[in-house]
Amino acid sequence: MARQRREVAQAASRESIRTGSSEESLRLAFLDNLFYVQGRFLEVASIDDQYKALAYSIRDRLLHRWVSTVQTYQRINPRTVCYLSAEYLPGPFLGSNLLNLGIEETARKALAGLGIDLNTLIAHEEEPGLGNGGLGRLAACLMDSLATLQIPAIGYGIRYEYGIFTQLIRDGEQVEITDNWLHFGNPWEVSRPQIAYDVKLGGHTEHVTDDLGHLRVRWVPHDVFRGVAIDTPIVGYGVSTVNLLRLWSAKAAEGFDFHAFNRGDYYGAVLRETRSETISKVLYPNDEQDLGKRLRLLQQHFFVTCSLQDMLRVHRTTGRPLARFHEKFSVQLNDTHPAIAVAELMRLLVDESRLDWDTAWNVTRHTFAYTNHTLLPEALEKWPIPLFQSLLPRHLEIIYEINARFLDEVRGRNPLDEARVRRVSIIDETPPRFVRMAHLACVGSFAINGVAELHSRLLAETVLRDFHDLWPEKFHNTTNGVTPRRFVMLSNPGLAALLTATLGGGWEREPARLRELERHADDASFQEQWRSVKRERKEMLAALVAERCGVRVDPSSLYDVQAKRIHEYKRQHLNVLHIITLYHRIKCDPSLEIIPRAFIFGGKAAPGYAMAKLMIRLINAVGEVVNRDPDVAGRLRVAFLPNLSVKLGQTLYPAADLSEQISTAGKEASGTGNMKFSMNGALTIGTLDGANVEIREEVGAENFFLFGLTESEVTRTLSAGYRPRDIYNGNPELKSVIDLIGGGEFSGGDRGLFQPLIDHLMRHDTYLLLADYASYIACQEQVSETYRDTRRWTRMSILNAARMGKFSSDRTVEDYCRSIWRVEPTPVDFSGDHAPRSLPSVPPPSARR
Ligand code: NBG
Repeated sequence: MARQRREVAQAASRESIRTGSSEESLRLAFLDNLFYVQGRFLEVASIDDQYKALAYSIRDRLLHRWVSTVQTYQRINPRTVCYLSAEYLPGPFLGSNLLNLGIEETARKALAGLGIDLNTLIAHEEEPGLGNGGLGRLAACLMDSLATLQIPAIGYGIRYEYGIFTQLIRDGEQVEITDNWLHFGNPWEVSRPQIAYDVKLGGHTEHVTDDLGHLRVRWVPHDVFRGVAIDTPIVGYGVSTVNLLRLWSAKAAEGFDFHAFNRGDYYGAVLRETRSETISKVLYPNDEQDLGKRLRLLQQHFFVTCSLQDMLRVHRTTGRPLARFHEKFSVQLNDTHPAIAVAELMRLLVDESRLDWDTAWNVTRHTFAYTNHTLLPEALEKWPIPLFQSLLPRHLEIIYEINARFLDEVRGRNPLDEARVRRVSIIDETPPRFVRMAHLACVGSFAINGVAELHSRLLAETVLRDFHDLWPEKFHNTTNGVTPRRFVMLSNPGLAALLTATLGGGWEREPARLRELERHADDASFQEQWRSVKRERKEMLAALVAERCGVRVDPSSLYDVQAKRIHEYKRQHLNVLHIITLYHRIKCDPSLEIIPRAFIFGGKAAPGYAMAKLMIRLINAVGEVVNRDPDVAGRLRVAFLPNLSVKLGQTLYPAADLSEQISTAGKEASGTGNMKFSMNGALTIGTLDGANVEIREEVGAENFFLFGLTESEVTRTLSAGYRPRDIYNGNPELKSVIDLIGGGEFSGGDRGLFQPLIDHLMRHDTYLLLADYASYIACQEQVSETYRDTRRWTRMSILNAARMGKFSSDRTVEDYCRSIWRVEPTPVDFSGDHAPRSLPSVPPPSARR
């Protein structure tokens, strides 16, 4: 006790409790924050109080580095990357901040000294669900790697009050409830009410001649809102760089509408305020048809204008002329959601800063780079002109002007090719006419990239072909990656420890070194350790499945996992056809010897996507029947884990034996879940789609379970007049499987329930399930055969993890830096503990003026 007190006193005299990294400082900081921020003391503190006290203690340490980062950037004025993304899925922060700061073990001991378990606090954190899936998670992985690589960067986005809905499963169906993630407050963010910008909306434009005789356009908006900055520090791994995630929250322009107030309409005035705030109220599901379109366009404009105004403010502080804006900032458009930025930057430069058009256009087209994340035609954004006109009249004028000049260029290069002109135009002339956001992004950007080799090639050959003809030099490929810090170290500490014990530290920054594992792939004792790591994670997942689904899975069975958004192109229903095939075989021969499997699913369906919701029903319905059928005797288990999130993913990836990456070839731009599974030693069963192609190249064809048509075979099959019914008629096993569903086997005799799904498969089968069925089933048989041979399977698992170095998001960011952003690392000058202790000397007022 006395020793402890002495230690604490010593530590406190050495270090500031807000910044120190010793166990004692952390403990003191924790108690201090518990007391002064929460107004609590240990005896009465709830888990949430404890979590927040720790979070604030960690945030202090982040802010300390952040200040140093800002000071360094102010001194050096480096080129800066701005990532514009409508979505971020950062996952819970506590664990990753501790890991990146390198104080996880110290914090664990500091808390243990108070009788508190760090894991409990880490598990307590709710995550910000500010994204739909892969695209938002990629943005978060890139933010982690940008900071880790010491690249000056700001992530701009929207601070939705409600993130992606929380998914419940009731009677086998998805039920959506609101995600009130801010309910208990968010200790990681810092509000910046003084960093706020006006956002104009609607109204009309006036063309006037100014005093100097120049033609000027004035936008007279119908409404003006404010966007307020809310910042979250993002610290790099093992470095002092702290970059910013700056999310905008909508507010009314003035607190009250005094006009309405004076008329006695106090409540009207307050309501107006509420209306403004709806802009950042809720995130929209990405594959929702039509619904809420107006608000989405508004959200896009909202965060884009705030972000650009913020960059212009920062640029002004550098004293450089506006015409050199693009030398300071490289702005990445994450899909077309922020593509309105092309028109908005023109407006800010021309209308508000009075640059001439050509200079402004030169700045704009050297500022932006555009990442495409999908080839699915229904996901390519286009806005009806009447809607666009009513919300953003000035932007529409600017887009028309950009388009006119662009089409002149096209005509100049391809005289007499009006069909081409129509194809590339930013305006789609089909009534009611549309603005094609991808075209706007292409015209206004100096670089265009896809997210995996196959996807980039298909982009250039199909959806963006005309643009590729025009400017082949603009096109790049930047294969996605994921951060090994969160998805190996944090998610799978046992594996991380084994890797470090075998290879030494540093593999997490230099994952190419994982290749050294190859030497151990056949080593029996290493294999034993490898399996025991996996086993431990499988047991944890079994406990979670029991708790959340009431389904018992056996950790020695093969864990076959599919975790991703529910979508027809991702083909969860193909997976289900396999389950039913096995079930049917067992029913025909109950003594059949099969490798026991646990099929585990996770994923949300957009609330308005009926077919996807029906797929969830089917999975659960099949589970209901299979799980309780005594003939199956536990050899098959099916579980649907509700509410897939980053956090849940962190439990799934390490526990999986088999990763299902079975999209129709040509449809999945990249996938990133595929990378997370494989890094954790799961083997992949997959098509030649997205990043699967490159994963297979890296891990070796012999360590990957490949099946299905290739992209060109898919195209050929469809254009040759595909007849799925013929396949059904020609394959008796497939026929029985589909007939079981259609006959009501999984719906209590109700033949109607799954009919829409079956009808679609029999008539259209747009995603070629039936065409790939036989090949998939045969491949799954190989999987089972291989699993029987434990040593072989383990060897393959080790080789998978060993060869995944390419898919670290550090490599992805390095690719972007080199070929697109042209930025260099700027190490932060952080010489330890230099937090303020005494008052700085303030110059006398006269000197300040
Ligand atoms: C998704 C793709 C994935 C890809 C992520 C990240 C959209 C529009 N696209 O295949 O479907 O991995 O983007 O690039 O969400």
